[in-house]
Amino acid sequence: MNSDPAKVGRAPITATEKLIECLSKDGCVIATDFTSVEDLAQVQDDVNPYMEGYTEIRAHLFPPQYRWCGGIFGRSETVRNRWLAEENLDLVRDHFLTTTLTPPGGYDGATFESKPVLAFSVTLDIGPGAKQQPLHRDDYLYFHRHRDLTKSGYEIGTDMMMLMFVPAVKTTIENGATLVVPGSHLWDDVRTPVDNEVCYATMTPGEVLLVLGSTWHAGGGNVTTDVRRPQHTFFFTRGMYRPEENPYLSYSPQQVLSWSEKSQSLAGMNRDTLAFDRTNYLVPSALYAESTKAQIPDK
Ligand SMILES: O=C(O)CCC(=O)C(=O)O
Ligand SMILES: [Fe+2]
Repeated sequence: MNSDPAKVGRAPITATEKLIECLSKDGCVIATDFTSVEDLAQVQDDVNPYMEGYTEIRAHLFPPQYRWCGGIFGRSETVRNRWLAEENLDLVRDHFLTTTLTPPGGYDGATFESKPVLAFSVTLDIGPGAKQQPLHRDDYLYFHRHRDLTKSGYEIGTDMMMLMFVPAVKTTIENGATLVVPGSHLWDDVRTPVDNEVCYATMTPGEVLLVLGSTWHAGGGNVTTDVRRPQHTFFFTRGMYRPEENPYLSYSPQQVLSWSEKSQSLAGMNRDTLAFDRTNYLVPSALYAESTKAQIPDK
């Protein structure tokens, strides 16, 4: 594996053109000067009371060395009003994920626009002894397919996800720095990474790693005996990847729990395949059954 951090491009958060250029070329980039030590400490304070470890109900999700906290967008004002309000990031995200359509007939030539939405926000803390995640593309979650773009070059419109990783500590090869495969966003669905194509995106606190949904990556293994690797993680998708009617606000937990499994499934409330509709990794029917404990208080 490639331990040369220079393999992953870097540019200041204000250099949006450069960030867009690197993402188009490599499918990943590290933006520097994204946040301060104070804001990192604040977010850590905000999520710490809610960090969870291994429980049987989530045993299939993570190895026992992981700790996590879902819904951090709701738990941290600093996440909402500073990190995700960062206008340079809006520009970068909008460049890759905004969708427009001018439907023929009936709409007076109006163009409709769908902006990216936050699909998941979670702190992932990799503890000593944890194994590396398998390398993967996050957009397979949406069954997204990929054409070979290695000869033609990147095409805007081909990605439907962008990921943002904000390390809370210095990340190293030893403590579980995220692995990325620069250029792999251009690959078709046949090619898979080999060792010398994989790089460690080691970062210092204050930086953020941006990764397109089609780029191969993984959480690293942690071979230390005593250093944890907390990292705040945000996944964005194109805005239309969600139901038209919001089922979670349309039906009460009591209603949903009284339904047949088939009805719950049709409304997307108990499908445990892959990772949809989850709150802190539980599907709504499981969450409702677990009841009040998992509610995310606004802060
Ligand atoms: O924690 C990391 O470094 C990567 C996590 C990741 O890729 C994922 O959960 O999909
Ligand atoms: Fe991932």
